[in-house]
Amino acid sequence: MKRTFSFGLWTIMHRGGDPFGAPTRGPRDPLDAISGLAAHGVQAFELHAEDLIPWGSRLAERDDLIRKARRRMEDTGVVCVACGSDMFVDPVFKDGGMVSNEARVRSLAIERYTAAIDVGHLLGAPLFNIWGGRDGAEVDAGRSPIDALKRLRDGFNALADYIARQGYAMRLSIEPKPNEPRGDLYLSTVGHVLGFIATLDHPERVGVVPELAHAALAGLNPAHEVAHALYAGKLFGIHLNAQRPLRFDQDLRFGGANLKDGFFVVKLLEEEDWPGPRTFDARPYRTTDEQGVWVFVEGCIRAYQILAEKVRQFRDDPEVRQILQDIKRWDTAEVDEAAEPGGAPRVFPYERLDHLVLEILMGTR
Ligand code: XUL
Ligand code: MN
Repeated sequence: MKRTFSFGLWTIMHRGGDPFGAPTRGPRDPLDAISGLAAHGVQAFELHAEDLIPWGSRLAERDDLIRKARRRMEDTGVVCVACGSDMFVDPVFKDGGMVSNEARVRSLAIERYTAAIDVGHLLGAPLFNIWGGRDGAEVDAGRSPIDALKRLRDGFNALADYIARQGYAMRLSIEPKPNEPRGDLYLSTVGHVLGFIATLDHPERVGVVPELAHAALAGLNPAHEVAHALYAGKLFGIHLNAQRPLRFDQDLRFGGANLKDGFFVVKLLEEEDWPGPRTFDARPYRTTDEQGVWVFVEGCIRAYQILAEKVRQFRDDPEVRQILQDIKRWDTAEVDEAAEPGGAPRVFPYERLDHLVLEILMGTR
């Protein structure tokens, strides 16, 4: 299967600013970002509509920017695999978009999302992905979480309706995150999102986009998060990156930490033949300059390719194969007498198996 690699445009346009420091890189034009991705072997991108079209642009300006982007996409062969909105930066949504206590702000949020859905459609995006970064709380006394969920339900129903009424060939997805920038976000993990989707009018139109760093922030195993989405038939996209535990949302380059977590996520995607784009949502370090951003891009892709190669090596390793075959045999009735009760206690070869993963990852085998 040919894999598609993709990057959030916002990742390569990111200027290195953080809550404590000013940007360290100059601005990057979104069209140049598309060309740069193509030049570095990337076939696809995701974007926030506002990465291309500043909010408040007039319709004629929007259409002109879309025309230019489409031309750049045709010239480079790069496609758009998902669109979203970065409305979370706008102060009007500081207490939430879809969950705001103000009906006026909730309407504005829907307006903003539908405008971004139009942009996604015009760019040929098959997915509209929502990370509702402000849909959370610090002060639970100010809003019942049940009301928040009902408002989210109404909001997602309205957006799914809009897409259907417009006749757009586009699915919706939700990207969970447990916290940051809000103290707590309501749609916090894949499990929460799967439960929530089941309450929608058309659950079949909505899926989930897990992000590795978000799972790590929740203290969860990213491969298990991805597995729940796959199991439910709801893995509509994925955001690959890295994250060390008990920290702020680091969005490290894929491969920049937690190699083993990365390995097991890649193993799952490859073994399940998941056909979707492998999207990287990470940020170049603040110490990286404009040119270094492409080193970051190449690093993410190469890390995935190396881990996919390690997955193949793991699958073909004779000792690993033997251990996995033995484990499979326990599942059959014939060998049951060897196990407890009555027989000798089962010997689990997991120490060796786990060590073999390390040997393979380290290249010492
Ligand atoms: C935030 C995050 C976002 C979404 C897109 O943590 O992951 O970049 O992926 O809005
Ligand atoms: Mn993300």
